[in-house]
Amino acid sequence: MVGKVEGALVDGIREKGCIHLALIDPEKFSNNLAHIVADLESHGTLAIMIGGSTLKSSAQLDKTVKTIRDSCSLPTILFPNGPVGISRFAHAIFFMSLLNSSSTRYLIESQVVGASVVRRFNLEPIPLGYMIVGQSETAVSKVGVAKPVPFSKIDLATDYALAAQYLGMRFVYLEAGSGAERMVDPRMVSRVSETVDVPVIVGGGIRTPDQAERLARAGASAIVTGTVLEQEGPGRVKQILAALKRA
Ligand code: 1GP
Repeated sequence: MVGKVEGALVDGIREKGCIHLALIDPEKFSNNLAHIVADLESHGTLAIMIGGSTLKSSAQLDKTVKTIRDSCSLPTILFPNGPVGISRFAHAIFFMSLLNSSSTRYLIESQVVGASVVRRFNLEPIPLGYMIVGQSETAVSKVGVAKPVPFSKIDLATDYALAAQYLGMRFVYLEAGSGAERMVDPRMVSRVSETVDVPVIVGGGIRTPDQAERLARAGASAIVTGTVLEQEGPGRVKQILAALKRA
């Protein structure tokens, strides 16, 4: 069943073409978080994702989610690295499987551990197929024991995305890794989004308005930025949002 947060994402995509999601890693953001998220809301970010591949403390996660909820009215969506990434204070969770992991832990085991917790906390699960793309190792590919889909292997990425859709996942995420030197190639985004019917989220290494515009024109339904927000602040995100509007 499609819940409220998922409905808001889908409506946003329908209305705007490509939406912006901000990623807050609780290990990296502490000062100023309240102001940052309030600014993001006024600039037009649609939701806040919260998580990080090395997150270890659920107390730190809870504190971050509470600060965000107290400071803006945007939906909060958990982006978990495992059961530790679940907080009772969020609205929703990307209930995801790392499609190209070679570890059963990231394919299904963590989800089995987390499912009853999601239910108990009354979080809205949003089923998502997550795929790591790139040539070199990143924190997420190392932690997730993933064999990244090379940037040029567009057919392979498309097959993964289609498999995710046929398994019932309602979003596909193409991930180049946080702070990646290179973002996902717009040609890959274009083919994947032409092939699947579900929205395609793209993240990792997006730093400039021009990059965001190219991804939106290629057919991305959502782009995610974390590092640029952390390093340059919401002003940069405002420029990225303007670029998405242009696209
Ligand atoms: C990482 O895709 C996200 O999971 C965001 O990446 O930190 O490079 O923006 P950046």
